[in-house]
Amino acid sequence: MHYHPGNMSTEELVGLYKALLKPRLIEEKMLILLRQGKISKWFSGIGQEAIAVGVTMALHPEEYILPMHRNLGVFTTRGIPLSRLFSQWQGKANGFTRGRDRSFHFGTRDYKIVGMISHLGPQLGVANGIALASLLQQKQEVTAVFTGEGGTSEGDFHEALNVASVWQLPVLFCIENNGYGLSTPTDEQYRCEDLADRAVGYGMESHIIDGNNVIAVYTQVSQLAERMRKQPRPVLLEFKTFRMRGHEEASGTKYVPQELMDTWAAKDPVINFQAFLREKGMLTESDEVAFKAQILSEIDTHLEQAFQEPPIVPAVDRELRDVYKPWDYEAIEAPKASANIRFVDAISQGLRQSMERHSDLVLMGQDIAEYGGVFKITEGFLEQFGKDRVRNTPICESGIVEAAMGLSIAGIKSSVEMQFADFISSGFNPLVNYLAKSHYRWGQEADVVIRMPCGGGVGAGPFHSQTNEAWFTKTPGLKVVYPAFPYDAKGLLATAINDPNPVLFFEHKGLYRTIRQEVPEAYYTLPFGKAALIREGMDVTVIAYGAAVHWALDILDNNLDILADVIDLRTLQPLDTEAIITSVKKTGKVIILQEDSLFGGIASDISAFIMESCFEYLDAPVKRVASLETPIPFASPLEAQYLAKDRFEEALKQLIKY
Ligand SMILES: Cc1ncc(C[n+]2csc(CCOP(=O)(O)OP(=O)(O)O)c2C)c(N)n1
Repeated sequence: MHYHPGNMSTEELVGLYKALLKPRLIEEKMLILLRQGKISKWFSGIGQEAIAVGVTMALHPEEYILPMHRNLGVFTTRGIPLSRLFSQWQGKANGFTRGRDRSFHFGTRDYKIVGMISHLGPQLGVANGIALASLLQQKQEVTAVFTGEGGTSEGDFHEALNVASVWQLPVLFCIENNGYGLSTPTDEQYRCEDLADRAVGYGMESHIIDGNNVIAVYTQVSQLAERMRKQPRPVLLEFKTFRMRGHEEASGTKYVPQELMDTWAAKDPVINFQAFLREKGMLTESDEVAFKAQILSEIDTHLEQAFQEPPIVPAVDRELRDVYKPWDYEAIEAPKASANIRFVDAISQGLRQSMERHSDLVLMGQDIAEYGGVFKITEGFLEQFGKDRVRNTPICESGIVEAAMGLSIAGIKSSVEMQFADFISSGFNPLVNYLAKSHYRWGQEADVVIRMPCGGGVGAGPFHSQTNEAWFTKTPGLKVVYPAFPYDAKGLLATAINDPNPVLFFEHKGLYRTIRQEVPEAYYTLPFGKAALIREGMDVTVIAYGAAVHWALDILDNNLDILADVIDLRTLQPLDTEAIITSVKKTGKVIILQEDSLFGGIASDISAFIMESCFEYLDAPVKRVASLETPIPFASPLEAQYLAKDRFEEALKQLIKY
């Protein structure tokens, strides 16, 4: 192996060596502990350390790094106390996730490290968000993110590279090409010669670097990072290396030809660099012994601390409390002056006022800038707030949801407009796995509002009419808001943006231009978890949200002679269970109207909740009315038959007669 240290001093070179040695010695110790059953699963980075260590040494300490499962060297080079790493791996409280997640699945803002989620690819898009924040905050910082060559086959990789290139974000995309993805060799993973070639297609610079040569990694990344700080742009790096142990320790390497192992063993990054330093007279045998002894003693002391630490004592309250970031809701009332405006105008006004109030709030979405969004909600925003804050995006929902997560890590609020709520399925993974779980896992909030134009009755067929809130009310960590009136929509949107947790804000398209109301012109907020009792009556409780509230009111107004409590839920997560109980105790009969198809919808949960909490007050079984168990169809007669609205009146009459 050829080393070209240029004008690096002996001190720097020895520093690099010590940094390289540390993860190797920790790993060797971990392998022993693993065999003794003292730690759980282990993903080895032996043979690949030069990449993690070299890249980390080349970056400034305040620059974010997003490592993967073989990058112990990132954590050690950033100087994380080993006892905390060991506690993390043992699932103890002194780790970074309080036992909630394992191995390298954690981040720490103190050390500017954002660890992976198991799904690999989402890291790449999150790095974009962090890099975007550094541009917006004029910080001249580079963000480095890692992936294996296997992970480059995921859509997230392609979306992230495209977004980074279109937005010229200073991200170092580091591919560690170690020959195998679990057991899959590279020729079953991709067909191009080198993965670095992918960069051309994204209009991006790329380099191939010998990943086993720590000097090559360190010097090339240092130079690139320096240039990227001055002239922000993404760069793709392919580090050629090899995975010397099994995918994880238990799985072995039987499928790897011995000669490959031998070839790469000869290129060991630690042994070769050590030999180089010895040859140059920069490292004596006694230095070597002393360094090792020092690191091993540090390992032993910290391991002892971790072993001494008692196991986590579970507490339900603490687990539940940490799902969401606590925050103080500020009730802001608006002066009386109001105007009669449409639902769509209320949302637009609310969003505009939030942009004025939060000077760094960033909006992202397809066609939201010059075009004003397909529903014209952001019309004129570009002129008022500028292109940095009102961002058209390529068509890549995952990549943008991930970027929003990255912005939040860097302390910037954002709101993403789904062009149609249906398309969130293309951004589902980062939403339910990254944003929803991040606060619970390592205390990192996802300060993101995703606006969801949804709903049927508009003749738009199966992919532009769904109301898919049930996909998210199921997922701890997300909040779900679903207003039915302009006044509520405006105030709840303001709160959604103030709330540091990830909020899905459903906007029924059918209400946009049909529902009007007097709405205060000034900024105001409305609390989450408070339903509205919009009609009062003794006969029955009607529970609904979104367009279904208007369906229920239409039918009740149809000379039915039924006096109903009508509860508009307004937010589904949190749910106002108190309002439900109070009304059920009063009327004794409940009907829940839901626009979504029945099975697995929130009506079922509300029904179960009522049965469990106030069964003795019921005079009839709780009735659920929902749409058919089919996708939502296009042709009006089919759509009308599908939707719950036309079945509500009959069900209501039956319930009253019970
Ligand atoms: C979305 C997803 N699919 C599959 C897996 C299972 N899995 C975990 S790591 C891995 C191989 C990853 O290969 P590569 O990206 O090359 O990284 P390496 O492990 O070689 O460092 C697989 C298939 C996963 N974690 N996530």
